[in-house]
Amino acid sequence: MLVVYAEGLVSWGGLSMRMRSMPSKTFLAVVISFLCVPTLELSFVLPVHGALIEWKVSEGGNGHFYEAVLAPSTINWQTARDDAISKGGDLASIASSAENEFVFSLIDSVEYWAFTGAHNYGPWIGGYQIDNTSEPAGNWAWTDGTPWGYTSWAVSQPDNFGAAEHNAHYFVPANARDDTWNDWNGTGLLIKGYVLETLTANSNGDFDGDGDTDGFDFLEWQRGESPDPLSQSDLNDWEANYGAVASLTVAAAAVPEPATVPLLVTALALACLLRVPTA
Ligand SMILES: [Ca+2]
Ligand SMILES: [Ca+2]
Ligand SMILES: [Ca+2]
Ligand SMILES: [Ca+2]
Repeated sequence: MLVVYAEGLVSWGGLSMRMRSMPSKTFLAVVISFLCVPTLELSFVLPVHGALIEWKVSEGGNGHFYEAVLAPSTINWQTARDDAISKGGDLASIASSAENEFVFSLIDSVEYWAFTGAHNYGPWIGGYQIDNTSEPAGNWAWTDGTPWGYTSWAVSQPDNFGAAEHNAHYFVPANARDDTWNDWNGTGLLIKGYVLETLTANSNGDFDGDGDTDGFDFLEWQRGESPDPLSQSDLNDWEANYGAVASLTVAAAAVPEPATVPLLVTALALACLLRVPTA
């Protein structure tokens, strides 16, 4: 039976370790590696999120970061926007053909699209109508405040079909993928995701984008998958936002589900490792 006490004392099957007083990082690393084995296996069956990718100034970009976000099933426009804001950004705004091309490159993959037999429906972006007094093409705006100017509407769009289409998404009126848009009602029918745009790299330590900051995110950092690969600043972000150690001790005392035990121990061990004073 696993018991996790405050102050980092771990007891498992009679073996007790006071993590803060362990003599070397090496020994801890061995323990962590052992404990990580089931965790690593689990990581391969979790949903895969798109990575946060910088449109680099050196490559003609604006230095913003973008993520192609895939919903578990379908997602409506408002939920997509709320999710984007919760991640510190907004729905992507497209200010130029170059930005459109870059954003499209992130979603040019079959999993982001839904083909109906005539039309191919891609992810939401931040285009919406402030009001509907000038349909179908008037009074459009970007949620993040970028001035409305450049557009890439598909042929015959926007059409305000059914007098109910006021939100923008990638769309092709054929069995193909392209960087063209449609106005669509915001209900989310057929829409499988959205594109996030943010001014800065994710700094909350949630490197795998699953909504929490845990041991999986440390493994992302270790694999060089954080925004600034293997940087001390990203590691600091992870540690500062980890914040789950205290609640983990409560969760463990309340008898965790068997599948959570390796993760709890791994997370605690990782947190302790990062706090071992250097010689
Ligand atoms: Ca933009
Ligand atoms: Ca409309
Ligand atoms: Ca339309
Ligand atoms: Ca995470």
